[in-house]
Amino acid sequence: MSNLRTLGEFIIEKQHDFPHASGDLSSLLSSINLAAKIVHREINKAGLVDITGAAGEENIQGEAQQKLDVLANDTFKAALENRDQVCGIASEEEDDFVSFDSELNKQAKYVVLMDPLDGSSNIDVNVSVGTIFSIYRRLSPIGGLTEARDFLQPGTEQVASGYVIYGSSTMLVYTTGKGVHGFTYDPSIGSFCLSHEDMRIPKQGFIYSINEGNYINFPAGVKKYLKYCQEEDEAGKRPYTSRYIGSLVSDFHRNLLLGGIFLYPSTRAYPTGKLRLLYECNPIAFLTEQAGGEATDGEGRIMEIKPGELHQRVPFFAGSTDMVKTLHGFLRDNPDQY
Ligand code: AHM
Ligand code: MG
Repeated sequence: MSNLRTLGEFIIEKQHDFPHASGDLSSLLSSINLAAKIVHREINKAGLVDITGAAGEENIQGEAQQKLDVLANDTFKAALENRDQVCGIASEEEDDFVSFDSELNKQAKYVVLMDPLDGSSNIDVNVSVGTIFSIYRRLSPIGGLTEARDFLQPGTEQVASGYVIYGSSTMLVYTTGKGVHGFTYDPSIGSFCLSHEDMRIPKQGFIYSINEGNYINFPAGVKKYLKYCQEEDEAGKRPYTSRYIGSLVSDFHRNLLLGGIFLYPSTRAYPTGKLRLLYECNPIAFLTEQAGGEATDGEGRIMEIKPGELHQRVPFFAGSTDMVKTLHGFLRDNPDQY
């Protein structure tokens, strides 16, 4: 207890990491802090009040929106708009980017891309879900509305990224490019408290996470890598353990703590992969690299991909450096698709 620090205190303490920082980023992060608490509260009521299940609409990607998808999207959007540090957002739940048009918002320098409730199909069965966010400086002139180019920046330009995991406890994990820090929500005092300072992913892990039901439709290199994960080796390090929740934030969070690799390759159903570059892969890739791991699409660094459109999907492999390197070898030696 002697070193108890809340997220708010920690953010202010770290503000000096950024020369000429005006406090805008700190204020932006505190609006995410607030929205996360509200979504935490609502998710914890799931099952008690009528907030689970489908909302009756589809998003632009043809996926049925859950009521909590809509609620989380509205909550984060409102929290970000109200603080005046954000000039626009893009979201998995919005067809196009949204410009905030008040005079104060137009003066703001940041845009936020987010998946407000990732893995939401898991909510009805009480499995952990998450919020993922990614923050950039705008490229369009201050004072006007946001433009597509503000959102279509490569991941290397991220100013900050993070996620909230609504799990057995709720945690917020973020990076501003100076390491990865995790905060656990204490509902009794209503604050996220520093619980995991400077998180590092082990260089070599023993967990692989993939939807193996799609096995026959995986690229040849991924199939070979999976067999490698399942084989015994002389040192007794393999077979690895298979763990897959089907909720990116939860699967990634476990692998970050324990060491492992997360894989969502291209499949016949999703020829360019399922996960979205801008608000799922890039923010997780930034965290992975800041924790000492690697994130790739099988050919190169995720964060160096030049985005073409808002809801673009990419194959995604992220985790412990040695595991990602081994996977790369298999992909290189087995270039066939299916
Ligand atoms: P969503 O954004 O519609 O919730 O989809 C993303 C989720 C990820 O959390 C998870 O990694 C993946 O979809 C699971 O997909 P699958 O069910 O194909 O294994
Ligand atoms: Mg998602």
